[in-house]
Amino acid sequence: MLTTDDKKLIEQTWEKVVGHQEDFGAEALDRMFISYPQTKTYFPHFDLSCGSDQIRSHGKKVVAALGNAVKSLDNLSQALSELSNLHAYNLRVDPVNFKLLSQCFQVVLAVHLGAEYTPEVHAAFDKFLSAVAAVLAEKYR
Ligand code: HNI
Repeated sequence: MLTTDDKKLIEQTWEKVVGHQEDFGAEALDRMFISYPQTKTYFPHFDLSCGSDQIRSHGKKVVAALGNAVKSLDNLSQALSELSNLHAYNLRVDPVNFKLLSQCFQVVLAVHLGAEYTPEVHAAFDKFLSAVAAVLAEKYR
């Protein structure tokens, strides 16, 4: 459950992400593919070399979707409903992978925001990304 303070921190921090969506998204994906190579199995049709055009364009889409979620912090289920269908019914991504991508995205935030990625912001993002992952996985059963 996101508190009012969590929501404020997420919204404020997101202002620093906007403008770097493609870079941050691509770096998160690169980190996920390198640290957790099993995640590559979902992308057999992609050029998975670091920073490839496909990784950049996909990273941009993923971060844009997170940006939409940030605008709907009180209604994540509705905001992510279509993506939830896509991941559960079409892509059939094992939900454990959402956690892996969330961790990688947090590393990207920490690296780029530095001191601004305070423990409080870290905790708020951890909750937010867990909530997003829960919504993306909620159609699996
Ligand atoms: Ni995910 C497509 C968002 C986690 C595998 N994914 C998308 C799209 C968005 C998206 C947006 C593009 C939809 C479209 O084109 O209509 N994905 C997200 C978000 C998360 C996430 C917000 C978690 C934070 N996806 C994951 C994970 C995996 C994953 C963890 C697998 C490891 N996603 C995919 C695949 C596609 C995809 C595969 C289709 C890619 C393509 O273009 O063929």
